[in-house]
Amino acid sequence: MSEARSDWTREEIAALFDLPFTELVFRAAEVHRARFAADEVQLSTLLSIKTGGCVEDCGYCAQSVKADAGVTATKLMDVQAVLQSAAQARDHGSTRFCMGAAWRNPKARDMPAIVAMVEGVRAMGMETCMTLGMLEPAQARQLADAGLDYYNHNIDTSPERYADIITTRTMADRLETLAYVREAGINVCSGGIVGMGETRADRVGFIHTLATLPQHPESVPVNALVPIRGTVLGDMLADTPLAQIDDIEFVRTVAAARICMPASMVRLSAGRESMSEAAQALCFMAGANSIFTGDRLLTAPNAGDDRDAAMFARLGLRAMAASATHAEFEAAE
Ligand code: SAM
Ligand code: DTB
Ligand code: SF4
Repeated sequence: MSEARSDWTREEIAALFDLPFTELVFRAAEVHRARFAADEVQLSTLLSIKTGGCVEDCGYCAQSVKADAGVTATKLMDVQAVLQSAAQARDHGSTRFCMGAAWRNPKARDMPAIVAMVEGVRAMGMETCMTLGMLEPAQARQLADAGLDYYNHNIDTSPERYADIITTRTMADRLETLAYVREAGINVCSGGIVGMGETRADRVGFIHTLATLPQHPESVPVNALVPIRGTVLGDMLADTPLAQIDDIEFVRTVAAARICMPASMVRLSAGRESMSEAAQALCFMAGANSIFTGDRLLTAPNAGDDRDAAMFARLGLRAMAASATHAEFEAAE
């Protein structure tokens, strides 16, 4: 079994991207099979617990105050409403409930409700994930004490490209929160977005940043940009279709993530709605083993349960049990 290494060089990762496509996918599939059942896919469901009005200026995001994407800002949802939504997701076979808030960081007054959401969802037997922006060490510990299983905090792109996408924080800020989450003993979920008009060298730099963390994130979401009108990047891509990433390069990115982070769950995240089943099948072949289910991501539409059930039947895929994902992590440690 290939070891989980943290000493990857950019040259090594670039060489993976440069492999003939079928060779790259074959190698990724081998790495995948060494640790996971290749027909099992973990299912997570997203809920936006606080939408819009975010003071950050992420160029891809409909929820930034800088965007004009028709998103209505809301307050933090009631705990009971969140728990109801989690129960629905569980009844649809989802094993992890991911709650996202359009915040730069959570405020002290928000924490009691956040803690109650984590405790409530956990009590239903689901794994919990939160994505709330930057954290202080004490907040990370508070979430850990509440029993939070995962914290999502994406690095989004390469260090070189970061300032072109977001100016209100730095990659270093992001890495700091990831370190606090790790220190608090919460599983780390961190990935990014491809298809933002970046170069292949940026995709290499993005994977390199994750794969050289002292410990790899347990979960690595690879999002394809959902181009949303009224966001800087959505408008840019709508106006220059040639800048859009093609499926083959997207699959290469998934394969490189799988090879570089062999024990991690690689999540085929946003962007599936506009991806063909054939392209998604190649992603699963290349080692993606997790998806977001349900008909909505945070603000953007998602493929939906019916379409996914049909795809799973067609491809012979099965939903991974929650305990299986935990067992994989324990075995990998
Ligand atoms: N505000 C928190 C933060 O940024 O950490 C949590 C929510 S934020 C919406 C979560 C992640 O969604 C971002 O880091 C980004 O990777 C992804 N995302 C947002 N808009 C997207 C889009 N249009 N297409 C693809 N991914 C997107
Ligand atoms: C992640 O990497 N992707 C999810 C989750 N983590 C929070 C969010 C995708 C958002 C897509 C755009 C939207 O729904 O607004
Ligand atoms: Fe705010 Fe997160 Fe959207 Fe950035 S990605 S604008 S931090 S909600």
